[in-house]
Amino acid sequence: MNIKKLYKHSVMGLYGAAYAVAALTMTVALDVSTVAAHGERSQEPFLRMRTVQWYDVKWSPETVKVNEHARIEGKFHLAADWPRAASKPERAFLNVGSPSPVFVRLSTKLNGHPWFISGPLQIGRDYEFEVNLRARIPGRHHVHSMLNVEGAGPIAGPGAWMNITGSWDDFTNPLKLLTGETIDSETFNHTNGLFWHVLWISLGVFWIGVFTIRPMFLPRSRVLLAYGDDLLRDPVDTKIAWVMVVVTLGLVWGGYRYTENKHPYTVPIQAGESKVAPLPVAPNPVAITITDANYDVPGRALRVSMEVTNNGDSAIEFGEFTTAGIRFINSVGRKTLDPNYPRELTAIGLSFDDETPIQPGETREMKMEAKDALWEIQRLMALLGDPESRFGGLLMAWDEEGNRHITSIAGPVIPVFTKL
Ligand SMILES: [Cu+2]
Repeated sequence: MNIKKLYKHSVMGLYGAAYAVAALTMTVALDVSTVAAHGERSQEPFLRMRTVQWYDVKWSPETVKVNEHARIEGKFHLAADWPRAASKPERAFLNVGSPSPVFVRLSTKLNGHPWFISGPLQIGRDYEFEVNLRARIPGRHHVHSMLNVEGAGPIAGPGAWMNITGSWDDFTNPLKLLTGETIDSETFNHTNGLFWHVLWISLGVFWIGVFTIRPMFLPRSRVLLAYGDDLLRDPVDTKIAWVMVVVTLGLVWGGYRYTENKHPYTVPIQAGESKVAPLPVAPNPVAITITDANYDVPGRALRVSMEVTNNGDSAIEFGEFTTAGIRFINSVGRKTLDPNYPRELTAIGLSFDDETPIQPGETREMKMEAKDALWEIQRLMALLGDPESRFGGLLMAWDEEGNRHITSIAGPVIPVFTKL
């Protein structure tokens, strides 16, 4: 490399460094907007589309004061096409996904039954949930329904913005005990909890400290291996150990005695399993077989070919395709769309090649297209990079009487990178 080239490269390097510093400065100085979500879009698409399929989710009210009650309710279907990579919901817990405990949960109900311990759920079936909340920390929070599945992790449902006004200092959470006494769980025995933490941590640190100064772990271990423990046994060690045994056992025994005297009636934290039967299977006259599906990358559209049979005695029309909490609707689905559903999760790009109602007894080859930038915005098309590229979702049809029939559909997707 000659001098001129070296000089040129050095200058380029300096430019590069200057650019990096400038970019960093700009980022630090200008990019002060707060993060508006908490990572739900980075959850793998196969978990969002093919496991828990949420529908009819409602958040109410939109704004509450600290201490006021709010509620999240809705339904979910557990897809029969549950991916092999995720554990089955043999032990699951319905939860709320929020940025820190901005609400406290007063109760959770599944199909009308209290659900406070995790338990088994059945794949292929539907459940109705209701979560009652009490507003705690003021702010504008993105709140999701969520199902924690052992082995698969938290599976987030759709999220909506809920506002809490007022002051956190005013928050109270009064609970009436079985003994008739009322406590505030926000502050109850706070100093007591701190006291026990500090006490046990101090004892632990003291015990480790003793071995750290008389001599440290590695020399001690080498002496022990080479000469046995005779050399290491110091009468002071034995005394300290006896004091620790007496203090520890004394504290445990004394603590139990004191608690039993102060609170003679106690109930252990309930463990076990909540077992709730799924919703009865609704009669569904719509039979759907997926024949082919592809995702048009430049057009941002999922196209699904299917064979639909109407086994009922009333003509049906499709109106909505829901996946990962995103609702693709057409003019039929728009009629029943909840106006309070988050607009950023609603897309009007649902269409069919033949929009006429499917008559009773008719079998029809149909092509569905769900087209919207939301596929990319919500990062659902990351599924094309998965070793198992399959889509899933709920296809909803309405008959002439206005009854809704929901079918969970799934199938492999092939990406199309060029315009067809
Ligand atoms: Cu969120």
